[in-house]
Formats: sequence, C-alpha cells, structure tokens
Amino acid sequence: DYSFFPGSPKIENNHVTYSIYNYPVGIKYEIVEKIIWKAIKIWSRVTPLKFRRVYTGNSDIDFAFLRGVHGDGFPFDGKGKGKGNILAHAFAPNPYYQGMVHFDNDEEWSYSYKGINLFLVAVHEIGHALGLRHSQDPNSIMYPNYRYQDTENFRLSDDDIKGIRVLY
Ligand code: TQI
Ligand code: CA
Ligand code: ZN
Ligand code: ZN
Repeated sequence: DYSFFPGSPKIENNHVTYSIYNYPVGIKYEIVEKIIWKAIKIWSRVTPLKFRRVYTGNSDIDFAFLRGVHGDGFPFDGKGKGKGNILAHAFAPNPYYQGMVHFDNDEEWSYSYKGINLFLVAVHEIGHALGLRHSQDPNSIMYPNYRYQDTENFRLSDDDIKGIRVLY
C-alpha cells in the first residue's frame, strides 16, 4: 500500500511550478519537455494540482540530469543494470528548499522499451516529489522496482490514486 514521508509533507500551494535545468544526451529537448509534461499530467489529472512550466526564478520542482557527485550528498553511480543501481532520485516536499528531481545522466534514457524509460521513472520520481513513498502494491508506479510497461496506455494504480488523494 501507499505511504508518505514522516509528517506527510506536501506541496502547500495548488499551483505548482516546475523547471527543467538541462537535458540528457541522446533525446531532443522538445521530446524531453513533452515526456516530463506527460508524466506531470498523470498526477495532475487525479489531484487539484495545476502545474506550470517556468523558465526563470524559483520553481517548486526542478528537474535535472546530473552525473556522479553533484552536490546534494547523494552521488549517482554511473550506468548500470540490476539491483542497487540508482536511476534517479527526488526529495520529499520541504518548505525550506525547492523540490528536486535528479536523473542519473550516465543512464541510457529513452522513450521506448530500450535503456531506461524516462517517462516511467519521471512518474515515479514526481510521486516522491509530491510526497508519496514506496508502495507495496506491485501494480503501483511507486513500487520500488523498475519494470517497463507501455507508456501510451499508462494508468496509475488505484493505490497510487488513493494515496495522492489523501495528500491533495
Ligand atoms: N532511486 C530511488 C527511488 O526513487 C531512490 C530512493 C530510494 C528514494 N528510496 C527512496 C527516493 C525513498 C525517495 C524516497 O526509488 S532508484 C525506481 C523503481 C529508482 C527506482 O534509482 O532506485 C524508479 C528510480 F521504482 F523502478 F525501482 C526510479 Cl521507477
Ligand atoms: Ca546509475
Ligand atoms: Zn541529486
Ligand atoms: Zn522510489
């Protein structure tokens, strides 16, 4: 089942801004913009949250593609498959600093079944950035195991929807 971070932190405003700091190698930036927007829409459809892409100033969530040691105390570990390899991480909502979603830029990001599917990981990490922790429900996108699935017909599980609606 779904779970929250201690104290159930959430983004306190219903208008959420986001920015994209940079883009991964190998995917055109327009496509990255579209993938992130699609991943955001997955959550905005089931909550009252309204998201807006911003290009200047502070944002509630900042997406970035970074490698190795990158200044937040949670270094990435390069490209890899299998258990323990970190693909991305996100920080729980926090009133003191802006939300961050970081993707390991050494991974082979894709918008297909090849490499690591950016859309699926983004949906998972946005779930963290909005306040969801891992779910024990294998159908949940918050289940702690990467598994490729068709992104065109992607749907959140009932568990994800129930969880996010408790917060928002
Ligand atoms: N990165 C972990 C994750 O996002 C980082 C992490 C571990 C974490 N525990 C956390 C982040 C608790 C927030 C709160 O889960 S990961 C998957 C999945 C990862 C894993 O690289 O292991 C996805 C990133 F679910 F497939 F295992 C994205 Cl989709
Ligand atoms: Ca990695
Ligand atoms: Zn980071
Ligand atoms: Zn996770």
